[in-house]
Amino acid sequence: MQTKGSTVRFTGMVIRSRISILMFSMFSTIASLYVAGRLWQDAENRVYLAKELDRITGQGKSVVSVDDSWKIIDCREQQKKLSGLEMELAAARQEGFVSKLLSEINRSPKKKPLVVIGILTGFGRKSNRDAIRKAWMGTGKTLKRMEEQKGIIIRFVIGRSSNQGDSLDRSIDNENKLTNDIFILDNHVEAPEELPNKTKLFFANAAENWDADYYAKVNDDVYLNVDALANTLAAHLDKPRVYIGCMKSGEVFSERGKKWYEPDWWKFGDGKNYFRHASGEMFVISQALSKFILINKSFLRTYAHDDVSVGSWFIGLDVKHVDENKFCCSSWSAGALCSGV
Ligand SMILES: *[C@@H]1O[C@H](CO)[C@@H](O)[C@H](O)[C@H]1NC(C)=O
Ligand SMILES: CC(=O)N[C@H]1CO[C@H](CO)[C@@H](O)[C@@H]1O
Repeated sequence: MQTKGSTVRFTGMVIRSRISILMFSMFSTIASLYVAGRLWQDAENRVYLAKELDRITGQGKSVVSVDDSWKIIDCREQQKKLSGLEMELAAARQEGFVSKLLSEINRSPKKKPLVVIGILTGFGRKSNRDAIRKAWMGTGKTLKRMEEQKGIIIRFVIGRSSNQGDSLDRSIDNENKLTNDIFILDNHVEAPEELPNKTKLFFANAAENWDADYYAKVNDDVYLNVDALANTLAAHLDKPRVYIGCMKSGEVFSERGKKWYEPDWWKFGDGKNYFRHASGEMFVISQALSKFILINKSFLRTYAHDDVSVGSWFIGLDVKHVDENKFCCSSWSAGALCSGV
């Protein structure tokens, strides 16, 4: 009896555990069906989204973020323009225009300008501009001769007033009518905190406007020895992507409200200093870098200073950094080709 009873109990336990195993496996089957269903649905959604984005962008690859799809749209716009130009070029070649044009260019004594020097200036700085015109820039025929004979183009660079067309804008227009030496950035609004954007726009617009070997940025309180600059630059013509300046790495200010406060201070590591970059009073970049800025300007972010911003664009590129002592304008170093006032 005892054994029988235990057998019954045992059988009962076996049956109960069989039932629970059965229930468990039923439950897990349902659960896995549910999970699989969800995964499938999820995958379906993803495929759908990817297809939708592909349809919108017309791109073969699937797209991950809105940001990326914007980039693709932008690239395709550029591509479209480029292929349009290529077609026009091919058509022009067929009609014999291009070879004529090219031979004209070859015959012309005009060479590619060596450098475009942009002197960043502002409203209410006319006395600075006049001092520079007198000291080293020249006016009228002197300025023209510098362009034609030495390939050195010099312009003041200024944006527009926040009240477009007001007396500030008009006074610049009037000054430019007399001097013809101001490069106006029509889609830039002048403000001290916008200097990094202004520097970016100067390089982009200058690259679009002039086909030169180099582009220089100079502040409007710097005196420059133009011939010495031209000689220094000629020595670097063999390097395609070159960034020349008085290299420094200043302190990063992380306290809000301080003068040179850097909202992105945490990106610059624990050293409390920026990476090495050319000091902003005067520096030079080669044409390939100006074109890079022109093409990529909408993706190039700026930091608190214009010189740090420019340095940040090049720290990740295959660029030759040239630390040139002669470009240290503020230190009055011996042999400097510039000096701050
Ligand atoms: C600079 O330009 C960017 C992009 O156009 C804009 O978002 C930003 O507000 C501008 N100003 C500063 C100080 O970054
Ligand atoms: C995203 C983008 O437009 N990148 C361009 C940046 O500039 C180089 C040329 O210097 C282009 O090749 C890239 O496509």
